[in-house]
This record gives sequence, C-alpha cells and structure tokens, in this order.
Amino acid sequence: MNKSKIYIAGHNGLVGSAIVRTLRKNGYENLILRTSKELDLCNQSAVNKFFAEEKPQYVFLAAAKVGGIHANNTFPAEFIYNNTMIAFNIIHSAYLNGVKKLLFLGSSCIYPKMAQQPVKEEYLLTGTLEQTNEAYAIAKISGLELCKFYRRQYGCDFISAMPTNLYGINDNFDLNSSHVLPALIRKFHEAKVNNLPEVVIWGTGTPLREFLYVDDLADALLHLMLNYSEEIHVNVGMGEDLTINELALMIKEVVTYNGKMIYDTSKPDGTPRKLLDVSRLHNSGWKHKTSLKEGISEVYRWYLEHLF
Ligand code: GFB
Repeated sequence: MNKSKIYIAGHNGLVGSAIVRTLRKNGYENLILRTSKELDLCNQSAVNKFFAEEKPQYVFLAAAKVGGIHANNTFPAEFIYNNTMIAFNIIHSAYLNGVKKLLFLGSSCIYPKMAQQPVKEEYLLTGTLEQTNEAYAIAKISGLELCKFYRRQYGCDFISAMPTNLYGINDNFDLNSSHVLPALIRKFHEAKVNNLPEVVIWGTGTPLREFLYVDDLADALLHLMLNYSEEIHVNVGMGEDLTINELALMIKEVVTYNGKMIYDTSKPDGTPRKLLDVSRLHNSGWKHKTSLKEGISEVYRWYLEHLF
C-alpha cells in the first residue's frame, strides 16, 4: 500500500486529519485530499468524475456530517440525507472505478438503544435505535450494509469500522454542535478564566460513555486496512466507560477549575450506555495506547495553544 494512491475523504475533520497524520507518520505519502469546497460529496456526478480522474487504490471514508446529541436531535433531515449521500456516492464510485480496498467509518450509535452491554457487532438491527440520533444511525447502517452487499455481489474488498465516542486535537468545540468531551473542556476553561461560579452539564450526568483518543482510532484503521478483510464490521473502542459525571470531574481536574457543576435536565441524556465489545479488534492484534486522562490533558494543551 505504501506507494499506492490513498484517498482520505474528510481529511480536515477530527478523524480524517488523524488518519492523514498517522499515514504520513508511517511513510505513506501518496495521499489524495479534497476539501468539501473542492468536491461536493453529495453530488454523485462530481464524485464519479473525481474517482475516474484520480483512480485511488485505497479509500478511507471518514467524511460525514457529524455532531453531538443536540445537533443530531435538531437537524435529523440533514444528518440522514448528507451522510447517506456521502456514503453511497463514494462507495458506488469506488466500485465503478476498481478501488482495491475501502474502509467505511460508522459510529457506535448504530446499535439498539437497549442493546446488551458490552455491545457485540452481531447485535446490529436487533432492536430500536436511540431517538436522538436515529437519523445518523440509519445513514451509517446503510453505508455499512452497502459495503457488505458490494462485497457479497461484486467481490469488493470494502470493510467497515464502528468507532466508539471519539475525541482529540482538532475537535469541534462549538457548544451547540460538539460532543460532550470537547464541550466540557471549553466550558470548564471559560468558567475558570472568567471566574464563573458554576458549569452547566447537560442531562443527569448518569449516562455512561466510552471515549477513544482519535490518534489511537487512526492507528486501528491503518491496522484494519492492512490486515482485515471480512464481511462483518469491526467495533473500535478501548473497552471501558465512565459516567458523564465522572468525565466532568476528570476534565474539571485537568483544567483546574474550582467552581460547582450543575445539571440541566431539560437537555437529553441520550442512550444510557454504549460500551463496545472490542474482542474482534483485540483478536486481530490491536489495542489502544492512550488513557482517557492522558488524552484529555493532550487535548487541553492543544486547545490552549490553538484556540486561546
Ligand atoms: O457526546 P454527546 O453529545 O453524544 O453526549 P452521544 C453524550 C452525553 O453527554 C449526553 C451529555 O448524555 C449529553 O447530555 N452532556 C453533558 C453533554 N454536557 C454536555 C455538553 O455540554 N455537550 C454535549 N454535547 N453533551 C452521539 C450521537 O451521541 O454520539 C452521534 O448523537 C454520534 O450521532 C456520537 O454517534 C458518537 O454520545 O449521546
């Protein structure tokens, strides 16, 4: 793969930029990158033209319209439309243009809200989805199924990875559209520098979440691209979770904020828990390296350097 043409769709995002960092660190230089202004991935003819001209041999499909619980709950039509079009346009063009291998990225929200924990890949489509992100989940499930059926009917080597909640440098810190971890880093930091007496945590603080550092994810994706070629998707996580309250206390400590935490229960909790069973990934020979505390400290250092 090291001299091959590799297309990273979504290279400016949290995941895409980590994939580019990881590929370059491992000596892969023949990378094809397009911003959303250069290539509208919702436009099928533009995507077909791009693939016919560039003929990438490998594709990391990390482009998506993403967001936290509030964004998903507020803009479901955009989440289902954009993410379905992006997935279907790229996966179909990859098939038409003989891409050697494609890795599709989904999310742990594809699993049933009340799935048995930890969640195995086989639990997909065995129950109803979490309401707040069912639009995004259906788009991601469709992309995953498309890869499966293109492998089955056309023999395409298209694989899918389902990561748990991700965080890292170059994350989205906008308080309306971001995920919980970057949002809390920003909230605690701003409360500290402005001497505010309290920080508002959405929901009850009781849901459990698993968090994987995005550079560990990128390392796992390279590992899967090089070593995994099965029909079933692969969960990518770190195997342990904590409550939102415990996460908030950890971030409060890293930021060294001494005020109070209060809970806004008018905001949704979302799914009570979505801890992934990562035995398939571990059996393939990969384990994460970065602990949550180390990862949070690294993101806060980056935040101070880049956004303050
Ligand atoms: O990270 P998050 O937005 O997404 O929320 P999900 C996780 C939990 O943190 C929820 C709580 O219970 C939130 O109510 N929370 C507390 C906060 N304070 C905050 C805050 O200031 N901001 C945010 N955003 N949350 C997403 C899906 O679900 O998971 C996406 O909606 C995707 O589609 C992503 O799958 C991985 O983990 O609930």
